[in-house]
Formats: sequence, structure tokens, C-alpha cells
Amino acid sequence: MSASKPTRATRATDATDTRPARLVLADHQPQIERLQRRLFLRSSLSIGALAMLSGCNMQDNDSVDKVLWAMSRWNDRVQAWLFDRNKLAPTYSAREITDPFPFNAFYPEFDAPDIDGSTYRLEVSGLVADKRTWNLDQLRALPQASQITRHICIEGWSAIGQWRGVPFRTFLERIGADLNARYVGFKCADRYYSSLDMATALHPQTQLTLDFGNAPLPAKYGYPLKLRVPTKLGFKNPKHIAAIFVTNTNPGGYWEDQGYNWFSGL
Ligand SMILES: Nc1nc2c(c(=O)[nH]1)N[C@H]1C(S)=C(S)[C@@H](COP(=O)(O)O)O[C@H]1N2
Ligand SMILES: [Mo]
Repeated sequence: MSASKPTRATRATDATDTRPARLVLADHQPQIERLQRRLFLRSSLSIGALAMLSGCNMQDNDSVDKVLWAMSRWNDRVQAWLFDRNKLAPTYSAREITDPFPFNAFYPEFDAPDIDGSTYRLEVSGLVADKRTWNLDQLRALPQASQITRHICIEGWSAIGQWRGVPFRTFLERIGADLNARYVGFKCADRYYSSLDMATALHPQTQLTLDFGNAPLPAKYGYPLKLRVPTKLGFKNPKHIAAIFVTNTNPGGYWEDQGYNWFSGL
């Protein structure tokens, strides 16, 4: 961090801020909470630890934020490096399925998008050979697989569900995606968006899901198409997918861009 380039504002605070660290820490509480969410630390970070890690003036909100984002990106790289592309998420038996399954979105259930399956087209773009759109019959004609896995939401609940659909690797191969690209991005019908590292996109349990239980996805659970990623937290499982793109530029995500750790692997 460039503690060597203080702004005029920080120099002014330096000279006058003789408050105890506890009060300075209180000023930065929202940023520290965001950092804790990114790093999933249970213990509190002290002002001293943060200052030491960053070598950064703790009175400058701008540079504090830059340090926190830099630490989160570093954390993404470590998690990506630790990710075992062959390790499977636990699977469960049919009698362990959670009923009723919880709904979650950034809006209430009655606002879930109402999509007409007969006119629905999935868009494909970016680093792929075949950019044709897909309708639901074409997606159902691809090989399908079923899984009973646990969905874990960062808000503090988890539930076991059954999903069926196209192994995402099969889909990426079918569209001639550049499998050496770094990211796959998702745009949803409700303005939600998210993205995955390519290793997770190619993981054997990552699924382009059409069915929940033994029926098409209900509106609240992502009709007509969602991504099921049992190796990631729930917010990295986009529902109501409208477009998929392959890219080398990190597309971020709805919660990711508000401070939730981007990798969020389990
Ligand atoms: N399109 C869309 N996808 C989304 C969300 C959303 O608000 N919109 N919320 C995410 C979050 S935080 C969770 S926990 C899961 C909830 O999925 P469920 O309703 O099937 O339990 O969807 C994820 N995918
Ligand atoms: Mo969530």
C-alpha cells in the first residue's frame, strides 16, 4: 500500500488525531466488518493488525478500502490455489432433502421474475466458438445428471435439495468455450449477476440446472435455468440465468461487488 503518498486530508488528520485506537477502530467498523466477511475471520482484527498488514494510514478511508480490497483479491488467489478440482461436495439421500426448501433473493418471493419458457433463449458470448442462443428443448436434449447436495447461504442457513440438469462442463465444451480462460460470467433476468473461476465451472458437480426435485424449477428457485455449484456459497448459484459469457476479466457479482468474498469456496 502506498502509505508513502498521503493525501492532504490524511496529513491533516495525522497531526490532530490523538484519539485512542479504540475510537479510530470504531470509525472504520463498517470496513472492518466487510473485511471479516471477505476473509471469513471469526475473531476481530485489531487496528494494530490492520495497520501492520497494510502499512497504511488508518485515518484515510480511501486507502483503508484499497487495502481491504487488495487483501480480498489476495485471498481469492489463495483459495483458487487451494481448490481441489476433483474433490466432491458431500451428497445426501432422498430422505434428507429439506422440505420446504428456503427461498432467498435480494427481493421478496412474490417479486421473482415470471419468465415464459416458450420464448426463453439463453444467450452465449465472449470466448466461445459457437454463440448461438439455446432454447429449453435444446438444453434438455443435452446429457443430464442429478444431485442431492447442500446449499449453504452466507446469511446463516443451509438446506439439502435435489437438482437435475446439464453438467456445466458438458455445456462449455458444447459451445466451444475457451477452457483456458479465467472466468465464466452470468447475467440473470432479475438484474442479479455473478461469476466463477474456470476450475469451479469445470468441476464435475457444477450443473446448469433445469429441474428442482422431479419438476422444472419453480419461479422462486430460478425458472427456467440456474447454476448449481455445491462447492460454493449460495450467492454464487445464480438463478434465472439469461446470459453466459466466458472472459479473462473478472465480471464480479451482485454481492461480490458489495464486499462478499469473490471466491467463496467451501
Ligand atoms: N437471480 C438471482 N440468483 C440468486 C439470488 C438472487 O437474488 N437472484 N440470490 C442468491 C442467494 S444469496 C441465495 S442463498 C440463493 C437462494 O436460492 P434458493 O431461493 O433456491 O434457496 O440464490 C442465489 N442466486
Ligand atoms: Mo444467500
